[in-house]
Amino acid sequence: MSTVAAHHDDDHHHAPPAGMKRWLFSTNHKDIGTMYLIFSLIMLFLGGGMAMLIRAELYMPGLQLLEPDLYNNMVTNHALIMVFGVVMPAAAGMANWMIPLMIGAPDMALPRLNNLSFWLLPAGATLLIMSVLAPFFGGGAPVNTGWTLYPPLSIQAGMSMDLLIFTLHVLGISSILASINIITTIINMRAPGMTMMKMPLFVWAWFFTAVLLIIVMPALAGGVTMLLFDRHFGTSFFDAAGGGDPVLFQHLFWFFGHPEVYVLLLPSIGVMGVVIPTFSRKPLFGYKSLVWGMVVLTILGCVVWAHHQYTIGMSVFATKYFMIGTILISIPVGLMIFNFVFTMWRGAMTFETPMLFSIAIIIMFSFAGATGVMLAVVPADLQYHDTYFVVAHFHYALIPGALFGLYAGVFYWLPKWTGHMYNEKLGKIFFWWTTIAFNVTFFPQHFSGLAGMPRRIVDYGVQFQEFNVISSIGGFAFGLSHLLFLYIIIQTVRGGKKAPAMPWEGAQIGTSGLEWTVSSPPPHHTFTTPPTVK
Ligand code: CU1
Repeated sequence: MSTVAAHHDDDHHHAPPAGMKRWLFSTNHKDIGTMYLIFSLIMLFLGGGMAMLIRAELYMPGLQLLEPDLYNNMVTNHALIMVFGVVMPAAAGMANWMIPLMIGAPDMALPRLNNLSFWLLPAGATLLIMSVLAPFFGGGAPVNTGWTLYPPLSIQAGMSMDLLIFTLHVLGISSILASINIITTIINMRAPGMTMMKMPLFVWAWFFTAVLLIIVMPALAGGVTMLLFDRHFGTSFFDAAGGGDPVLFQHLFWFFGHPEVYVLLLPSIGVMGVVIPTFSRKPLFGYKSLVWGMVVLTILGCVVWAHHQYTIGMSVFATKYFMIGTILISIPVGLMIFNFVFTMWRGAMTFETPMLFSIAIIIMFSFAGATGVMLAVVPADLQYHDTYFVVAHFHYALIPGALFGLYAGVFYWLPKWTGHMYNEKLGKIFFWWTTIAFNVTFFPQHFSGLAGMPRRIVDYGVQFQEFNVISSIGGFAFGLSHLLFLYIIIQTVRGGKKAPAMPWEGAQIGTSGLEWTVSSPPPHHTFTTPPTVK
């Protein structure tokens, strides 16, 4: 055997696994990131399909396309899938792909744990789908509680509830492991010179996301485990007949649930912190204040949970505390909006798809902030509680605040991930189509809510019909726009213009792509007057 052949054999021995093994056994942050992103894309169509069923049922009063229990189950699983199956995995996919690259690390700190974090997701999704299907195979009634899983309804539900509890256990373990990995990577794996206060905002955003997940996920896991014990092992944590208190579950759930909203929002804020400077051709304005704003957001986010529970009969002192705490959150959020607007101020802006999404987020998320303050005010909330106004509010918060931020990230980084440029014209069509359809869907829900239409209801009074017809038409258009999204992604993966090393080269000035995301004040060698764009 010649030396060359021996060398070849040796190389082969150390070659990474190919085919299915490459993905199953992957410890590579890019491959795992890709799997997270593909998983969330699949779940987007599953959760979106459920939303289509919901909007079909609500198209007109008196329709009975779905059994009421099945309808409520769609409401429950639409939410769980979008939160745990779409937004969190997509954000985790971006974290996997980008954090090591942004901080100059060779990979995540704990690559095998990274593999486990991902592969728990399909396991959790399988349990969730079993939970949906069980009632069709004699498994009792579907889960009809909504994603909040409040007892006593959740104690009475059939075996689908047990499967859902196990789903949350598995997905919760996945989130905690991924968070440990991300925090460890950020603290230990930064390249020399990459101090914490030089990290791109996306890295900081994910740092706080991971911290939040580790703080709050155990409360959800504990809550649903206590629920499991109440259901099967004779305890009465939440059962008033046995001396328990169903409101305790609400506290446990929302101690998780409110910070979870920031888990969904922060990665997208991080994406905007990278996208907006690039297409404004200016360094990020107020980098340090953005980082400290996230610190405040993280802390305040953990102490305002009971604003979801004003109707339980809290003391006046408690409602005042939760109201004031909640309204205070406008300060760090307002600061972020201010900093992003000032990053754009007098910049040489261009409006590629990621930038269009970022600007739309600022406008629509601010609107959600305004309705959020309305909901935070106790006497007002007592009127809006459990109406479609709440549904409208959180869809304005989460579709722009979480989903559109991720779309901005997808379009911004697709060239890096695939090596190809996406079709900008189609990207812009997707942006306008999805943004207009989103507003047509959810804007009328403010009005039906203010007029008193309850949420989580399979049928409704005729006075709400017009709002719901508009909402459903918008909803179908919104759903349909995602076929274009899928088409753009497939087209980009399969080919298209080759992406240069710095995909947004035309948007960069100087030699470093990171230049636009580092510390404030900007390094002295950057321009003082905005450059013009060819
Ligand atoms: Cu909240």
